Amino acid sequence: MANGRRLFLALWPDPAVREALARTAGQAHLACHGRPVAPEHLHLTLAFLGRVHDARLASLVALTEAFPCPAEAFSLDRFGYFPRGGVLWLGSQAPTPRLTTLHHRLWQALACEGLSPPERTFLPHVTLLRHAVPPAPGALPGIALNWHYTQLRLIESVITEEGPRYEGLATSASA
Ligand code: 2AM
Repeated sequence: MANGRRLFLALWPDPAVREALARTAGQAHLACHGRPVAPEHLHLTLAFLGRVHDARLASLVALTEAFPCPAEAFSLDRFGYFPRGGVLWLGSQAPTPRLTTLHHRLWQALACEGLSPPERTFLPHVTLLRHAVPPAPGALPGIALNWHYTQLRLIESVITEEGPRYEGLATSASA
């Protein structure tokens, strides 16, 4: 799809949460090395759409702007590691039913655009490092970070020579 755009919908942190996430990424970097995600790129993906044809962009922008995002919060208090890509991430120890419901409602809306959710289970996480080594036991600090959100964003991931650059295309309504 030559003219498609790589899109995803995500929670985007406010400046205070961004700063806390960036600080945590710095601490994780000391223990696990790799490449920290740039502070302005830190986010939590709710729906990865992959490459989408340009002709569908207007309706996805409209869907995002009309989507009623509730004002809610969740806690980030657990590190995790995906061996593929050496991804060191931050997530939640306890289940996050509000995020799961939000993810479900979002995919219900996306289904009306003919898009289907991934088969794998939704695991809410914020990627902090890529190409990192696995954390040694006890190497990472304790963490408890509350993230209050009121909006989600439609983002385009533009591939550049320096790596992906994220551009906001639309922001949801508040419920
Ligand atoms: P990651 O941080 O775990 O790599 C932009 O690439 C965003 O979409 C990132 O949050 C990334 O998750 C996520 N993403 C990339 N490819 C994906 C896929 N195939 N399925 C789900 N999410 C994906």
